[in-house]
Amino acid sequence: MKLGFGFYRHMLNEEHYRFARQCGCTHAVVHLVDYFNKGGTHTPTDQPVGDKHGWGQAGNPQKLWSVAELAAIKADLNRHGLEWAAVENFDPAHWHDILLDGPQRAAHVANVQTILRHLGQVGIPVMGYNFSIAGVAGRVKGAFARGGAEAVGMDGSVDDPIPNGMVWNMVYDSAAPAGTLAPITPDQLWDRLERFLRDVLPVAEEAGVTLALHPDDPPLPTVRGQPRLVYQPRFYQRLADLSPSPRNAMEFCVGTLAEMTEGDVYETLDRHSRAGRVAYVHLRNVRGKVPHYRETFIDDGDVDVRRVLHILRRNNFTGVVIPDHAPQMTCAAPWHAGMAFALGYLTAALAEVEAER
Ligand SMILES: [Mn+2]
Repeated sequence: MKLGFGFYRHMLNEEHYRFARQCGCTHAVVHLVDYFNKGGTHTPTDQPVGDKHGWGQAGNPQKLWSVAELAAIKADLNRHGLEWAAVENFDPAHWHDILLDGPQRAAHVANVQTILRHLGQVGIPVMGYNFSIAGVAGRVKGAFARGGAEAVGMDGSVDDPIPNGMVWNMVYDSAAPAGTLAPITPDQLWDRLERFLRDVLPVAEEAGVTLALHPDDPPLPTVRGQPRLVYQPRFYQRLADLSPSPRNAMEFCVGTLAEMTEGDVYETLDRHSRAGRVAYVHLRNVRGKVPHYRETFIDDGDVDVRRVLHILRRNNFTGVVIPDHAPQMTCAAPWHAGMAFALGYLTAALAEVEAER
């Protein structure tokens, strides 16, 4: 098992590479989508609340992540002692009509196939994705964590419909006609996922890249009037049943699983990690279940983090664990302190679990 760091786009620089390495990380999970691009009034840690603005503007639909761009980032990571383990999330600009079953679907399938080939050429083994129309919405922020540390949580669901031109909290068409996205059924959404996998898994296999699905965060049956896929643990089995390919895998988010109202996070993790379907793990802690929960410090919530690591170890999981998010601590560098605390805890817990070999 390896300890990883999740880099947002604006963190792809020497300062953050060194910080991650100093925290004990050997691997990198990289977000190439620039979510937080609204400018001055918006801070990088802001959570989308379900309004018409979301996180911000999607990227350039004509510009896919190139081999040269990926290779340059990889070289930078390697120079700082980090291996590139995964890319996390497609840009809505490149694949919105796969999610929406829109007129550009065929072109967007070709985009994803190209991106997977580029990852394969550069040697990035995993592509994490979130097959979600509404994405994250309705989270609140406050002094929720131990000692009044700032953390995110949820206080009830969000049903405001999604404006046209927006998907997954990003605006891909600012000139879209007024109005909102029509609701679809859960089966329609599962059908879109199944067709997506049928179209891109053969390319993923050829390229040597594993597709890893993040569960729906927050895990509610509907958000903003749109259905969700994996909002209970049992729906991860439905994903696995769509294709037996080992390239059809999971970005297993322990915090999101713990927020679900049914099932058991340990049993679910045990089953899918034993089957080799867990590509990498988001490991954070939480107290409560949707639609009322609070993120907590890693040692302080409902999840027994050591038990999670023991299950992974017993099932010979050799992939990457990253802390996902962490509460921000009261000091001059709130985000850094929160991440360093989570990573310090995980460093010790991983060493303890691995010593039992
Ligand atoms: Mn997560």
